[in-house]
Amino acid sequence: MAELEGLEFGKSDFVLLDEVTMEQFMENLKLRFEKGRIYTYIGEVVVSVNPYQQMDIYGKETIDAYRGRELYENPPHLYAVSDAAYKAMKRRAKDTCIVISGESGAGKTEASKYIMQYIAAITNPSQRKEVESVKNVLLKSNCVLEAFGNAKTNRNDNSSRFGKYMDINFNFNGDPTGGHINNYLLEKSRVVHQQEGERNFHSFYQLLRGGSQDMLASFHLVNDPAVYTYTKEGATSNNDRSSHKAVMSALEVIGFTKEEINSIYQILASILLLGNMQFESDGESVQIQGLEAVNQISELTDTEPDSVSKTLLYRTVATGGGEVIEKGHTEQEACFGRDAFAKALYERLFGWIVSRINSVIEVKDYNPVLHGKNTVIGVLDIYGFEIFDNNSFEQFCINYCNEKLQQLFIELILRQEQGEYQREGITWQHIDYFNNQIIVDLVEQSHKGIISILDEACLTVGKVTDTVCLDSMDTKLAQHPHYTSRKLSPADKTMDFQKDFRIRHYAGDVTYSVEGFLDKNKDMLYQDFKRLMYNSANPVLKEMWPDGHLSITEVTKRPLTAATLFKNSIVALVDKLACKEPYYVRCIKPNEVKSPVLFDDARCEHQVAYLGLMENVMVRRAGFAYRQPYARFLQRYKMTCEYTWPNHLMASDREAVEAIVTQHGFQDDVAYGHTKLFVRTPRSLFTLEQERAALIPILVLFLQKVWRGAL
Ligand code: AOV
Ligand code: MG
Repeated sequence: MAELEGLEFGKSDFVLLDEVTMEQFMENLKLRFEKGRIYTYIGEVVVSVNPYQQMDIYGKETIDAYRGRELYENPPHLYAVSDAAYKAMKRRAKDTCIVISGESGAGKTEASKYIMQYIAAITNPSQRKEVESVKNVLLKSNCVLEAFGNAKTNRNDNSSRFGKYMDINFNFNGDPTGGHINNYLLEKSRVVHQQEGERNFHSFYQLLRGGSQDMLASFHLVNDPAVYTYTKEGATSNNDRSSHKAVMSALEVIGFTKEEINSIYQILASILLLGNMQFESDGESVQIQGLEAVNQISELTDTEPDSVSKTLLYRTVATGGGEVIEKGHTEQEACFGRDAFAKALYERLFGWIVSRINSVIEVKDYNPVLHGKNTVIGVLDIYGFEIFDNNSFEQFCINYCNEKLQQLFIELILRQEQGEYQREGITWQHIDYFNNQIIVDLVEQSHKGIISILDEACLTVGKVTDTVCLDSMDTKLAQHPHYTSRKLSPADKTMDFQKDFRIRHYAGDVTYSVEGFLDKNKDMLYQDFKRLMYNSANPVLKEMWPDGHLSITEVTKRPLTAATLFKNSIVALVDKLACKEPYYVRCIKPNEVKSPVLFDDARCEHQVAYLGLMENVMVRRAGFAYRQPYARFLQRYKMTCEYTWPNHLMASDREAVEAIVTQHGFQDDVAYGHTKLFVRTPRSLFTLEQERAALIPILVLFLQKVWRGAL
């Protein structure tokens, strides 16, 4: 068994603090960070501080030390919760999930990868081929999804721009048999525009920097991102080239065919070429500048050049009388159409990649009678709460999603506690939380919430502008304590009168610019583009655009808006998580400058506060901080009591535990549940731990003597 940490590293569980004050909490967190101890528990919750440096704590030896062990047997680690989730799944046939939360750059994605690696490492000891291949695909999918779904932002060089929830399925042996990935709202606006200092998705730079000369030539590309409108803002990074290789090989391992891989990159190339396309107007009609790009795009997408240019310049509309006519774009409409097309191409490509991976890893030939219960562990890694200089519709969605997850944390942590006390027949004491339901309602409530107001504006016929929509929000939300705008607080000069509104989120105030909200929410793409792609001779492209077969008169007039679709998907996600046994990793970002040594007290304290970690500790302590099944408790502490060492003669483990408790005089500090001992204050366990620690060397000495034959 690995050595438990000494006290010089601080308390390994915040529940053990002498007093639950913010001061003590922060002191402990900082001390541990400075000593390279990035993980600390609150009961079974792991608090993780991003180390911003490679740590030597993820190797095979560490994995071995945690495999099959209980949480308290080793220093805190992601591996311990992963093992706990795995054990619950395997031993008790429970569906479990690991929810990783924290703001942008706090370390969620890295944590999710270590968790997956751990699960892969501890399963399939007999190395069965089918299982190995499932594991391999699960691990390799990360590399592909990161290339296409992550980008450099001003908060994180490898920021997830989509949400990911991955279910891993297990058979009765506890070996992975398959999985399923759900992806949530990719930030596709990034394809055509990035904020200063940010980049487009990694995939574009990887192709341009890492693609072979032949490949680039056949795609009509040059290996310089500065040449392309969509990538010219972001500099390349050193690892774009090597990442390209890794992604190509991952795609092959997963099982993408050569044709499919080629199609993926053809689509990327088409997007880059589209981005450079310009339009000119002679006052009457609009033309494309330079037809070469049209030919190249038609070649890359296996479509007719005439259809490509026509689609970029005209749209079919159904008149009131059921007639179908072609209407020429204005220059502005042509640009809008081009960008909408580029974004949609990328979004559908991403969705298709995910579903293609799913088709490889889905559980096949599953027979519950033969194979027993199929259980899952879900791992959630979603974009974290973020505040930029300019916050738009995407930040609004991302931050709403984080509100929902915080709400789930509150509910489950309370529910879990309550449930546990109830099951074990022990009374529960209530602790107050800041309940962020009020903010969730502000966003999602029907009729009154921001999404409803946005949708209403989008569905109103005629010219409703972003500003009109803001007026409507101001009217309906004037009384809401978490909403304000310049019009509602005229004295606040930090907001723009015409555009800005502010939400007081659980994690801080965010000012959003309403500009572009309506367009992004409508998410309109002329049907002609869909038809163009549906008619592609490339089967991969065609598959991505099944709705392209509809003619303009068949298209539903009122599709769900982007915000409503997102809301529905997040509500479904939360439902999915809520019915599983949850394990939590709460990530903290120690500073804004990616430093491995800087612990920014104010920033960290802010995160501890809004994540509700103090309340978490209080709940854990107000009830019973520690609980252990009788057998486990006995196993660990039996050496400290003469009646239980080396074996007890009592009728049950519970009675033996009572003997230990009584001998140490803390019978008033415990409650006996049906299957577990509950200990109220950590001090009692502390005494036991100390005594045990003092006895171990004596015991070791004794055993050594026995081995040497001295006794
Ligand atoms: P995030 O997932 O929480 O942000 P990441 O997991 O991408 O954040 O972490 C950001 C960066 O911090 C990584 O690229 C690493 O450089 C570093 N890092 C994080 N965890 C570790 C670790 N355990 N060991 C070493 N370095 C680490 V976002 O996706 O932006 O919300 O949306
Ligand atoms: Mg991430």
